[in-house]
Amino acid sequence: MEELSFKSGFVALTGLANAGKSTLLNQFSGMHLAITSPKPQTTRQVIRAIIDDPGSQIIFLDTPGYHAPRNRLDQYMYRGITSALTDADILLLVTDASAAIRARSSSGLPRLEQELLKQLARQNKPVILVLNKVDIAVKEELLPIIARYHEQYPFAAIVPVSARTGDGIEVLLHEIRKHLAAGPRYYPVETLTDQTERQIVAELVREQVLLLTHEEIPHGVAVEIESFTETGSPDRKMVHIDAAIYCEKDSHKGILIGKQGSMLKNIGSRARQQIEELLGCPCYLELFVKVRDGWRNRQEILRSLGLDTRS
Ligand SMILES: Nc1nc2c(ncn2[C@@H]2O[C@H](COP(=O)(O)OP(=O)(O)OP(=O)(O)O)[C@@H](O)[C@H]2O)c(=O)[nH]1
Ligand SMILES: [Mg+2]
Repeated sequence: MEELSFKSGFVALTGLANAGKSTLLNQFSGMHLAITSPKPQTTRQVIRAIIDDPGSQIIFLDTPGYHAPRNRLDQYMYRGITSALTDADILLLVTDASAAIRARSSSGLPRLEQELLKQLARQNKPVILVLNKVDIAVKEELLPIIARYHEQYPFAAIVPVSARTGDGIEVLLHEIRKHLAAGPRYYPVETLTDQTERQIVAELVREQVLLLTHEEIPHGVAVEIESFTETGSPDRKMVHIDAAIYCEKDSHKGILIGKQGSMLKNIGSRARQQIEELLGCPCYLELFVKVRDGWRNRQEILRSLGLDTRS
């Protein structure tokens, strides 16, 4: 009987780069599953976070920021967005309310967001607008923003939240739950994500590159785990990880290594702390920087990184 009343559904988090989608995914899951940064196009792959309770299971799909593809990597990211729209039962349009207030344009939404909204509308699924970053927005200024979006589309709900502080998250979950249909528990209880430890570790290294480097460097960086060795079985006592940081130019390699290796050391020690928290044991992390000219357009490299549509 219990199975009959069980509800489940897939919920896609979509929006422009930097809106706070990955921060929101992490807030839902209570874990640092998706990396976040102030740099646009932080997320490259669709990441699932599963939240489960006795009566329902929600699978959140974090997606890359919506943008026009300029290279093969972008095309992969774009495909990730469109396939998440198809897979999802409920769509969230996440927007940075503080940026909307700062823009002070009284007419309409940013062009790219308008384009995305058209794609969401074509799905014929409930679309919930999430006005994010209210912790840095003046409350009174939210009303005209809400009115502006309300004019554009019949959203199933409009929910102001702060993905950073968690403010409004319960209200948002309540709105999402209204649209869940009867369905199976897709993932076993206690499954948190579809990502492997290796994938999360590679992302945690890339996150530090995003946070510590600037201009075009972070966009041209990818991380590959070359070896991941556990010692002390049956209970894992220590993990030894070799990771390669790919970049596009010799000059970028120089910056990533830094004066007497200082930048690489900084990236490594910060990433190691995050990795140890994730794995729950000490970690020895060795980083190598390698130049891979134009890798964002090279299919064989993208495939080895799991970033090719045909991989
Ligand atoms: N103040 C504030 N900052 C936030 C909030 N949510 C996200 N941020 C910040 O906004 C920046 C972008 O957040 P992300 O979660 O990486 O944004 P995203 O939408 O996943 O970005 P892409 O992956 O590039 O598409 C980060 O610096 C976050 O810390 C929020 O509610 N309040
Ligand atoms: Mg993201």
